[in-house]
Amino acid sequence: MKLSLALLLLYISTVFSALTLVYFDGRGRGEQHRLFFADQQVAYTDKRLTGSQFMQIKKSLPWGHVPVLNVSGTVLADTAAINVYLGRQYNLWPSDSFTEQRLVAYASASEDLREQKNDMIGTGWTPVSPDLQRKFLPIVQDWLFYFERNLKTTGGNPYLCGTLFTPVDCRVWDILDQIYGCMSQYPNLYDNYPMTSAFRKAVSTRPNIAKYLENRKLGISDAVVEEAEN
Ligand SMILES: N[C@@H](CCC(=O)N[C@@H](CS)C(=O)NCC(=O)O)C(=O)O
Repeated sequence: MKLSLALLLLYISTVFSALTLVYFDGRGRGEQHRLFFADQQVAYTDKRLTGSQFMQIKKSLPWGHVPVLNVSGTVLADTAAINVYLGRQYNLWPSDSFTEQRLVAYASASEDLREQKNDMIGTGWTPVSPDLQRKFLPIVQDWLFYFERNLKTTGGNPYLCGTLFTPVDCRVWDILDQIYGCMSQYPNLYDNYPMTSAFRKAVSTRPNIAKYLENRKLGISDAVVEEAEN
């Protein structure tokens, strides 16, 4: 299909909704935004591309990646930047520069962790082989050491910025959740990190997020696991 036709189709599928999240049919980097929209009860179109649909539009995307967020025809790219936009848009972003700096550092550190995870154990969120889990364990534990200390020393309770919930809470929560799903051999993975555990609980028990987690759509990776289990 020619690029212009692919663009036209993307345009048609998104223009009728004021807000469209475009990602794959999986959790990956898109899930953080879905969590935030669920929390804020924001109506949006959850556009889930197949690999070939993605390849048809890749060159048209600002950085050749998804997720992108289409806001009434303006395409916003990059999860970290989308979170800044969402935080400001929904008035859930710190106004103080030092707090903002710390929040952006959490966002960046969580992306570092995600990249290490993706490189080492893949992009999924369901159990990987025990051998891979064993190899990845020290990487997570190392990250958790710094995360825990940052939460402790900067008042990260119950959220990263104290009482202010932000889209970055969804981002950090999500990568910890995906890692937990992969690390089935270590059900107590976070137990020795009280601040981390409290953070995870604070986010997952927000009423709208709890409701979303109960019913969230299966992605390809879950479906494969379910099929294998049945
Ligand atoms: N730093 C970017 C990374 C985006 C990214 O790598 N997205 C992946 C999916 S999670 C992607 O589009 N992969 C396909 C490709 O790059 O061709 C962000 O946070 O948005």
